[in-house]
Amino acid sequence: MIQVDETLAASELHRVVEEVVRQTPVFDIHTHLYPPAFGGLCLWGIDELVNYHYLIAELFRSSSVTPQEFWAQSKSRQADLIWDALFVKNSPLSEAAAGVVTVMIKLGLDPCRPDLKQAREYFASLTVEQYTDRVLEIANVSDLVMTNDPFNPTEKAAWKSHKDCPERFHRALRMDPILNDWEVAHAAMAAEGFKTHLQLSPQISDEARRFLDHWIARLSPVYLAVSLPYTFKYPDDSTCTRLIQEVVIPTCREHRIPFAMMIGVSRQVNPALRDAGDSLGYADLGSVERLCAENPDVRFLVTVLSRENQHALCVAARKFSNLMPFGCWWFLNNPSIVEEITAERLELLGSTAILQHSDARILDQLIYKWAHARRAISRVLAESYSRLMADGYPLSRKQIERDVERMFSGNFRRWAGLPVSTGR
Ligand code: RAT
Ligand code: ZN
Repeated sequence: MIQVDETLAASELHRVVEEVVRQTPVFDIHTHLYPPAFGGLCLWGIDELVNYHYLIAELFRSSSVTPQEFWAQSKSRQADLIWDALFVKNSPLSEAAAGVVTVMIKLGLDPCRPDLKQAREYFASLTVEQYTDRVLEIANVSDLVMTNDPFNPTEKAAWKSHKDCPERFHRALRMDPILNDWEVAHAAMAAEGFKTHLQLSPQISDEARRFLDHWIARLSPVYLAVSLPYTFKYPDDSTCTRLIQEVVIPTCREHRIPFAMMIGVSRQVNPALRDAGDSLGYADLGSVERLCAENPDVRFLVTVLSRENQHALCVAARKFSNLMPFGCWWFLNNPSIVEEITAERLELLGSTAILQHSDARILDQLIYKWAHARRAISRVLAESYSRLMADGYPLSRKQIERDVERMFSGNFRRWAGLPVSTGR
């Protein structure tokens, strides 16, 4: 048995890194999950899992089903079409398809069946409450952050009926319409009784701040969040810049809440695909640097969708200690790219980034997203440590545990002002 602070032998390195990465609980800082009490918003089970929008996009490449035909079907029929095209008539090679296989195998289900009967029977025998505990345990996720959108009528209604939220489901106040579509945001706020107007003025900004204050009081969010297009520029003469300066930044400052920016989406390049119809573009990260420079007392969490923006994000974080890069987002969440980005972050930022988030929309996905992330991260971390060891550095298991705990949980807890866990 190895003592915690004993120097590791090179031959043990890979095994120990893999073990520490597997055993360290993760704080998943961006998901689209909800606790069971949120009813229909809480997605789980095989039909939801197979109907993931990443897989819907793949269906149209591997079958002659058209989007119009697909959307006309019931959810279970849609899942049957995807299962047949991607898992029966093709090998599940893509990351999203391989993820379903990982989930099924970890749950003891057979991923080679010609239909979803066995899986459906399995899920019919469970309650969502039991299953939530089971998934969080298998995925070794201690805490997660939801995406709470006060502009979504279903979600708004859920919070109005005072839904209880278990401690480990943290809230994030998502405010895309405020910065991306002020016309829509203002109409929604006005309908709630806030005195907003299409034309901005200091009074209107105060009302928008009052709206955010109201939701902050209701949700106690761990951050305010927005997804921004790849064309995002700051500062410029847009409504977005003005609202960042007059509404978002002062709110973050007053409540001491980080501002999370997810930059790089190109929305609805193919609207027939609905949620699967978004794409990406290369963004100007000078905008992030300017925001960090202007607001040294505000903490920024930033993830970028373009692979080509990753290096610039790391360099920006070297310049601004109020900038925390996080996750390998959406189209980047593939093992080869996760390995590349993780290596880049370790080399440029040491252990001061948040390596991954799951973006899970369906509870079950936590199982594969974290199993696959852990596999990629272990490989890259072991490689970095082995270079240190090759140079004669005396590495201990304790150091590896400390580093992984920071990148999986501690860095976010500190950023969000949450108590830092003492680990296991
Ligand atoms: O990864 C996804 O599922 C995307 O559709 C988006 O949800 C993205 O992560 C976002 O939060 O906007
Ligand atoms: Zn997301």
